[in-house]
Amino acid sequence: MQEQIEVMKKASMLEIANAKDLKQLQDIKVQYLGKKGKLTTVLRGMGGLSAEERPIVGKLVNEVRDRLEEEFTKKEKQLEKEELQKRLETENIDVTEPSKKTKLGSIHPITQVIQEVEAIFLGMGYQIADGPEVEKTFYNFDQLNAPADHPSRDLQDTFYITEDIILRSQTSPVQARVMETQKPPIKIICPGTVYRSDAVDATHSPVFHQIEGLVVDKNIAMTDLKGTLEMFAKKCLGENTKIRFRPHHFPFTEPSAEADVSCFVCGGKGCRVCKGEGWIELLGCGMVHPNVLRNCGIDPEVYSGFAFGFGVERIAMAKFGIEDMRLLYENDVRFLKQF
Ligand code: 2U9
Repeated sequence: MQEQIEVMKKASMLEIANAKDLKQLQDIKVQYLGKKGKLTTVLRGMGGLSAEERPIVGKLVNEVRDRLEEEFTKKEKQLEKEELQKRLETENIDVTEPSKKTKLGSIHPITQVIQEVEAIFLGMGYQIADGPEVEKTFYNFDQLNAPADHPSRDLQDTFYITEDIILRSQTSPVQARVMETQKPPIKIICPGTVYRSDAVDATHSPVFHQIEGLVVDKNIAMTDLKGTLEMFAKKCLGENTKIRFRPHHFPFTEPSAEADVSCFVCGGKGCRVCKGEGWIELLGCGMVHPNVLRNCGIDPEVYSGFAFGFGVERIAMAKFGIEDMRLLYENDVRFLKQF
């Protein structure tokens, strides 16, 4: 038996020495030292040996196993080194090859307009305020002087969640909340998403964006409103932009007006963007209604204010020459990367 073990040892050492790769070496290891391997089988057969022979053979098997394990480890390291060397020699990396270009996104036209308007008003000393999109009818309508029978309160026009909770139809409730909690002077703009129950077409979307502004202080007059909006129009649309005001009606302002700007494409001559008018409707505005000031805890005998509001999509469409509003929401990168 001892002789048989010695023969096995020699044969396995030869096989280890001749192993070509790690896979072959692993197979040899299993063949000798595995659960059903040759050396293990010898160990199992030791039951048939005499009491004198058993410790001698046992010792020999252990020695052979230790030696083989040592050889396997040595060979494994050698083969690993060789395989790494082979890979280093054959796998070349061409560091001069141009890499794949990462596609850079661009800022969405709506966000661009919001950021630009924010920068202009921050430069005029305004702060940016925001508030909830799921809003109480109290802040969206009642505080803003929109009576119970005002058409904007209709189920046809506003998304109701419950009888007194809605998706805000304007960002004005943000201003109402600020007035309720802060003392004048107040100088804020409120950009944000608003919701109206409109069907989708080239100029309407049930989800759109507004920027509204509010100034409340002592001695604020219509001239402040006109001067501020003229300055804004010039900074936003170009120094040659003219602005004109037409009387209008809003429940939250009195007097109220709509403001048009001279077309920034044709300069007022008439073109496709201004539809031959020479003027483009820009925003709504007015002096804050005394009822609104009073509702929000500000004394209209002491303070006055002006407010304005416009749709961001309308400005983005005019500024970038986009003719269909739906393009702004489709997130088609071929469209978006143009701006
Ligand atoms: C308070 C008081 C007054 C905000 C204003 C407008 C005029 C206006 C519309 C234009 C197009 C919104 O996107 S649009 O539909 N907005 O014309 N908004 S004055 O007046 C306020 C707001 C808050 C407390």
